[in-house]
Amino acid sequence: MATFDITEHSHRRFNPLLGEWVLVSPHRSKRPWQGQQETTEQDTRPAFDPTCYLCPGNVRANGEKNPDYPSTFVFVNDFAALQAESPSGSFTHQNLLRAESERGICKVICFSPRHDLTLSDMETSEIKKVVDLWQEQYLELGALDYISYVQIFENKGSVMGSSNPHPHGQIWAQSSVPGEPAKETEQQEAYFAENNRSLLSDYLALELEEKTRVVVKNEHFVALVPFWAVWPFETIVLPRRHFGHLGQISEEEKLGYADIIKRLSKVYDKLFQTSFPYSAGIHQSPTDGKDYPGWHLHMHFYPPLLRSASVKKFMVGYELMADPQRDITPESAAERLRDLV
Ligand code: H2U
Ligand code: ZN
Repeated sequence: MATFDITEHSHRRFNPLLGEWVLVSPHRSKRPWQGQQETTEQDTRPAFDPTCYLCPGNVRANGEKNPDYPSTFVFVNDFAALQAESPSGSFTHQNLLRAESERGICKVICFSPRHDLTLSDMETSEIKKVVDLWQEQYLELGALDYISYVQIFENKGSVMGSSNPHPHGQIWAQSSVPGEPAKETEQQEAYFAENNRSLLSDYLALELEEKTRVVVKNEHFVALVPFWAVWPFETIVLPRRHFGHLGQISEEEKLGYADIIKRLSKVYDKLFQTSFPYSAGIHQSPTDGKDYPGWHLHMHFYPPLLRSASVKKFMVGYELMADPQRDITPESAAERLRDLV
C-alpha cells in the first residue's frame, strides 16, 4: 500500500470544537452528477418593495407597521418559535419520555432599509451598524435572568429556507444552552483547563502559519476554511484576540469584523456568480451567569452549494446515519475562495 496522503486518500478529520469526526473523500470529487439542479436566484429586486413585510413603512403579518427606519431595525418575531411565557414545568415517564418547558424570545433584524441589498453589497460602515445591533441584542437578551443562551443567525437565499430576500437575520434567545453551543462549551472549556489558552487561539496560530486554509484576514479578524469543514465552502470567522462574547469586542474590532464579513461575502458571491445562499451564525459564551474562560467567539458560514450555482449538497444517507462527509478537500475549497479575493 502507498503511504497515506491527505490530499488523495479517504480519511476522517476531527473537529475539536464539537468533538466529532467528518469523513473526507478527496478522490471522489469527479463523480458524475445527474441529480437535482437548483435554479439560480436572479437578483433584480427593487430598492423598496410595497409587498415586503420587512421594508420600512410596510405592514407586517400581525398588522403592525414598520417604522421608516434609516439603517437597522429589530422587532420581536410575529411567529416566534419560543414563548417568553411558557410556564415552567416538566413531563417524565419512566425517564424514557422526557420533556421540559423552554422559555425564550425570538427577534428579526433588518440589516438595511434597502430591499435590494445583501451584506456583500453594503458598505463596511453599514455592516458595522449591524454588528452594533448584534452586540446590543446579545447584552440585552443575555442579561435577562431566564436567558442562558443567545443565538444570532442568518438564513440567506430560498434554498436555505429564507422566507424573504430583504436583508435580514434572526435572534433566538432561550432558557437552556442548545446542542451545538453546549458541545463547543465542553470542548473549549476542557482545552482551556488543560492549556490555559483558548482552543481557537491555538488553532488560529496554526492556520496562520500553514496559510493553506486562510481566505481573508485583517488586523483583527481572520476567515478560513476549517480543517474539519463539512459544507463544501464552509468558513469560520475568528477574532485574533481571545474573547467570549460581543460584550467584550472593541469599536476597532467591530470595524474589522464588518470588513471581514463584507470581503468574505463578496468572495462567496463571486464564486458561483450568484447571490450566494448560506446559513451563518455567531457562537458566543452562554449567558447563564457562569464563568467561561475558554470561550472564544466565532462565526460559522455554512453554504450548501457544491460545484456550481445549481448543485447543492444534501445531508443524506451515510451523513444522516453515520457522520458528515465531504468530497473536495478544505484546502482546495480555500484555494478557490482565495483566488477570488
Ligand atoms: P427567515 O427568512 O429566516 O424565515 O426569517 C424571517 C422571519 O420573519 C420568520 O421567522 C418572521 C417569520 O416568522 N416574520 C414576522 O415576524 N412578521 C411577518 O410579518 C412575516 C415574517
Ligand atoms: Zn423589503
